[in-house]
Amino acid sequence: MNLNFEKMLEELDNNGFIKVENVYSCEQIDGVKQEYEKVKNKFTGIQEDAGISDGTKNATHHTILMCPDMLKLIDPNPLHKFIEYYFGGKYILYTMGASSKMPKSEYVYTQRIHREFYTFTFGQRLMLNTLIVLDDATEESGATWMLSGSHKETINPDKEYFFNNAVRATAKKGDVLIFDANIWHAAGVNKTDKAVEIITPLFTRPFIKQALNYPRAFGLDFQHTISEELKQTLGYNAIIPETIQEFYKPEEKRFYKRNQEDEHGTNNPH
Ligand SMILES: O=C(O)CCC(=O)C(=O)O
Ligand SMILES: [Fe+2]
Repeated sequence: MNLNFEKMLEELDNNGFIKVENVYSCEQIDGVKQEYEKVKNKFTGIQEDAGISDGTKNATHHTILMCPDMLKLIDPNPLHKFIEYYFGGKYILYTMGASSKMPKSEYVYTQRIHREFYTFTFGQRLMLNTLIVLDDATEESGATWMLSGSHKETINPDKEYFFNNAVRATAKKGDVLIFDANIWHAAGVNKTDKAVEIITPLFTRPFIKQALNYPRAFGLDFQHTISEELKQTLGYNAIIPETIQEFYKPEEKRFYKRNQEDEHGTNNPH
């Protein structure tokens, strides 16, 4: 993939979102979809047990814990270099789940007008969504609504304003929609008779708390079995110690590594 980072960043800063085409092959996406199909029921059971299944219908969170092929989408991450460029240094995974816009306009909560990150960051690059398109997203099949430029404004648009001014981010299977976590957006309604699915890896600077503690969830030993890139992405270089013994470590064994921050204080040089 030959990407012009400077141009991408400019568009991302201006509009709040960009599309990168053909990041994944159809074969890779098909494998991930098959794997996902097999775990959906497990999530439904957990959501029902928690008494929250109405709100979470057609969505699964931290799905990578049950789907090793899905995890491979970010190991290696074809967009790794751009994400580092965006953050001006290291980053970690905040969350990675999947959701389905089921046929015939069935509801999923991501259709609400929302920001991924409600804390307004005034253009500071703290959190980035890299939505992976698993099925072609057309206006008819529920392409995401994006309120272009709204990541730069302290607004809370009402429905009328949002749907009159937002644009549709149509995309093809294997594309990735990269967007600022402060942009107001909403999943579209799928009026076709075929499900349309997505995966949303969200990344942050390493000092931000993950939505689930991935290093503890996968287990501390897991880091010795995986690539350096995945180790970094899952947060193994930015673990919060739980005991004083875990806190006091020689440099190379530190739980929260020094290199997670730019020692020179020049992060985000753009
Ligand atoms: O499905 C979509 O088009 C958008 C999904 C979304 O906004 C989310 O997962 O937070
Ligand atoms: Fe969203």
